Amino acid sequence: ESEVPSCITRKVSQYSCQRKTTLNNYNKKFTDAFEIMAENYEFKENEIFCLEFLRAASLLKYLPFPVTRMKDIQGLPCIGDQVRDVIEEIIEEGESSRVKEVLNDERYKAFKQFTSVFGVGVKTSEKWYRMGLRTVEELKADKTLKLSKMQKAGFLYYEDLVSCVSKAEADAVTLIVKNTVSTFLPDALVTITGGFRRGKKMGHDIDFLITNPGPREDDELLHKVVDLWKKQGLLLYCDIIESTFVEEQLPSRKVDAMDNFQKCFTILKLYQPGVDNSSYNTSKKSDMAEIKDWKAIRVDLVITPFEQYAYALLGWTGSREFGRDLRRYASHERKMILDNHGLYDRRKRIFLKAGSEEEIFAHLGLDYVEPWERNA
Ligand code: TTP
Ligand code: MN
Ligand code: MN
Ligand code: MN
Repeated sequence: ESEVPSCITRKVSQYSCQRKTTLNNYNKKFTDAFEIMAENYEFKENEIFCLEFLRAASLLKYLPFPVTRMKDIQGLPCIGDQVRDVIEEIIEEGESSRVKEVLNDERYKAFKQFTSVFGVGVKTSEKWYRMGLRTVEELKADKTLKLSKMQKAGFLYYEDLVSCVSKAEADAVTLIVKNTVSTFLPDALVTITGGFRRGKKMGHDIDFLITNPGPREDDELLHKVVDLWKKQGLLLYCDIIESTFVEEQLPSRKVDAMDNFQKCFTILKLYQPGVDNSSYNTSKKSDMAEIKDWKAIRVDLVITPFEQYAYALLGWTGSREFGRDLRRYASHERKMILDNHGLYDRRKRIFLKAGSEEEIFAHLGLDYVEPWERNA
């Protein structure tokens, strides 16, 4: 009967930004269950319970051992009553009846399908659910639904977009993005962010940060890039959002702050090197046309001023939970406000400049956490 050393449980911080969380998860059985519970609460717009399960999932992803007894979680933060109940059931029964209930719930199943479509969120799902719709097939068949441009693209490329993006695909898209950007701005810095920067081998999209060192800014860069892709026939969808950043304005204090950078949510056509049309030596031309040699990929491009680059990089690298806890730590423990643009010290009433992520952690009095240790 070995006890979990108290040096592990005693010192665990409630903030994931004070923990190192790699992709090596010893407690997937539990964290998968928590994420289903959290998602169900998200669908019910119960933010408090949703966050409770997400925080518990982050904590168990951090633990360097598999939880097998209730004793293992004694003294740990982020374990509320609901979470404890689910852990107990999984330890005793191997599965949780609460989670099974959610997985069989008609509303959860419908929302899960609806929100898997690009451009469809909880609000739209709610509307469609009330109309009696339940599956993506039913949505596709319903010609009376009024769809946004984004949702139309979501249905058009549905199968490609629900299948995950691989590291190889991310590398291929990185080359395209870097090549295109450098034709317009040779000195521009293009960095992959999001899950792939945290070392993930799979993602639901690919995120890039683009900045131009030096004073020169180019508001037209993003437009030039997408226009070129359009000409090359590579652009399947694009929604450019212009910058709304206001100098001297205090950082946003919202937990899930959207930022004000100029950005673009796109769907790109990535030609698959594996699929070779020419090898199909068929006499019927119409057969050849049916072979699809490309995949639709979601790509996010964000343009940042060079002075804000480190903050943007920290925010866009995620994970979402890690970012939330950084902001919560900044305001609750340091009287500072952090967002993707900067860090404001409320006591000194100044913005703290940073040229690297390391400097931001130092401003916050935190030990540096590498990107691959931010998988909270
Ligand atoms: P995502 O691409 O949504 O998530 P991810 O890359 O971690 O995982 P996935 O494989 O599912 O794509 O967002 C990346 C990070 O960027 C995430 O931590 C939240 C942050 N983010 C912002 O800071 N502002 C935004 O407007 C958006 C959409 C994301
Ligand atoms: Mn991503
Ligand atoms: Mn995501
Ligand atoms: Mn993204």
